Amino acid sequence: MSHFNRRQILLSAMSITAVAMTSSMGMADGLPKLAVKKTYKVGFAQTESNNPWRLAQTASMKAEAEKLGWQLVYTDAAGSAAKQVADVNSMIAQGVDAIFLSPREEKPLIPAVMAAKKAGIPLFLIDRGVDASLAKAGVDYVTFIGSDFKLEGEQAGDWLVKTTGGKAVIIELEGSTGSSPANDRKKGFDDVIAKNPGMSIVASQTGDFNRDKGRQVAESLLQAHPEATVIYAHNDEMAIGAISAIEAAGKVPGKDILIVSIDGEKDGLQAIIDGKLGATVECNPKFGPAAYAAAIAYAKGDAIPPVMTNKDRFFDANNAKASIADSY
Ligand code: GZL
Repeated sequence: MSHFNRRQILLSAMSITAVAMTSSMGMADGLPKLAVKKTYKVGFAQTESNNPWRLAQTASMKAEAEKLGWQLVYTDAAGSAAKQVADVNSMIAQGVDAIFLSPREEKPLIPAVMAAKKAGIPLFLIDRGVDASLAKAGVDYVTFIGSDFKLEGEQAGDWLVKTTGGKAVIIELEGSTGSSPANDRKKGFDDVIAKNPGMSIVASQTGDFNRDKGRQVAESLLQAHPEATVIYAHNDEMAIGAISAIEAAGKVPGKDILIVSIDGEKDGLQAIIDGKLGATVECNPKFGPAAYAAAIAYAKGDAIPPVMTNKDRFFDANNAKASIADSY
């Protein structure tokens, strides 16, 4: 065999080894791997703690880590996407085995997803997603575990069509600007309304998933649109804020103005029982078990789907009372 051929074979053997090595270390363009271990040190980068849903999510992540005997590095970005990126970078520096991230907004958290990949640390998106044109499940992060927000918006819209007979003047209270739940709950709901000529959305503004901001925005939009007959809130917290605004305007929630929302938190179910909130689409915040089970399966080499959708229920006057005991 010529010297040239021998050299060629040696070079190609070396390059195959190099690729195998880098991908097994999760470097270069391979998804980072997770070794099988008895326990892990993992990071959970929470976006903020401004309402019961987020507190319930954090409690679930902490309780499950405790149950498994895992070390949890927990951070709270207090509503700042920039701080959340810094929080993920600090977890990388601490050498966690895996990262669980609830990205506050779809675009600003891309650098955090890419930094984890570059560092060879597998990242799992939980609760909220990132811009699919900038980062891909199975390529840049392992998977997305959460609810189907577009379906939630559609279910809220369908309930409203049925309940109003297709006639409504709607004020929409949006979630945090740029977040995947706000984007997709709006898309799902607005698409249903667009198919009903007797229904219109006269105003749509963010209340940042927050009760008091929801109240303030509802107050000003009700003044601007006294003809409104419905409020659609992207979460129960803003719906409860809207109930206060409706009552402050001397109107009766559930009678003069119908309200529909999403989450299924305890105060939301109570508002349904009280006849003030019409219905709420469940968005389960208890991520601990599913999140850590996905990491364990990934470590074992199981095929992990790009999206793992939580099962959610629908709450109205028929089942709110029976469901409130185990809500948050
Ligand atoms: C949805 C979650 C949303 C909740 C809000 O998965 O991101 O954020 O619906 C929470 O209550 O603030």
